[in-house]
Amino acid sequence: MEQFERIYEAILKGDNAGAVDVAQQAVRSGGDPQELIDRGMIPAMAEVGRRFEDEVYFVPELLLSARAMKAALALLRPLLAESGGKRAGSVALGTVQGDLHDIGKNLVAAMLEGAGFEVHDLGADVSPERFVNAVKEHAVHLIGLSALLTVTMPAMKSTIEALEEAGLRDRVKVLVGGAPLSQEYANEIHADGYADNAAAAVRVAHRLIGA
Ligand code: B1M
Repeated sequence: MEQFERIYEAILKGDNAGAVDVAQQAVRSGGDPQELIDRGMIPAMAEVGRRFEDEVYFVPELLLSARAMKAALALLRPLLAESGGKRAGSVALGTVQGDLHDIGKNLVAAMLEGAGFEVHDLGADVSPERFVNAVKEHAVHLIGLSALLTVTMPAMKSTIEALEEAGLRDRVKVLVGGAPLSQEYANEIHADGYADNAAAAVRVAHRLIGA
């Protein structure tokens, strides 16, 4: 079985040790981390989501798969970051208030780091005030907002409004992403850009800040 099939199976089963083992082997053998993520890990999480919708999996299975995904991603993240060159710009990134999903956001952070951006990862469940403070403290060029729940999408709008109220909206570009989003929604809340995956996030970030 190829490495990406093995990591797919391990994440699907929530087998933390198995997923870490495949990721370690990939790191040692100089395998392509991006291929492992794109062909093994992301499809596994998509299947986990399908099983959750079909009520084959429940929250405990979701948690175990997410734990395996995060552990493997933590090992691969330095390899993704290694490809970076000079600083392309400074980004503050977080999952919006009320939303605990951080795997996609972590992947976006790793890809941005890999492309040479300085990334201030604010974590998950980040309030509009914390995004505002990050702009003040770190002189960032770009704010990245992630949301995975339809009920937390409005927190993106609140964050953009908080930037406006703080008089900071002209100083930063806002990039939004996450599975339930669309370009239409990004336009509606006056975000500057939308990306539907981590590689696209890097392209849009470059375009938005002219790097
Ligand atoms: Co939850 N969850 N979850 N979950 N979960 C989803 C999102 C869901 C679609 C599952 C389903 O029903 N099929 C559903 C949302 C339905 C909806 O709102 N439309 C759902 C639900 C309902 C819930 C709970 C409410 C369940 C409950 O408690 N009853 C609960 C909410 C908790 C909360 O946040 N307050 C919940 C909890 C959880 C866990 C904690 C158990 C766990 C998260 C663990 C973690 O992240 N640390 C979890 C998981 C794992 C999932 C699924 C299965 C997988 C998400 C994931 O990691 N995908 C998910 C189903 C699914 O997505 N198919 C689901 C892999 C990741 C690489 O993809 O995050 O889409 P993604 O990121 C992509 C792109 O979206 C994009 O690039 C990434 C890489 O290509 N992207 C950006 C993301 N952010 C970006 C930002 C950008 C640009 C691109 O710019 C800044």
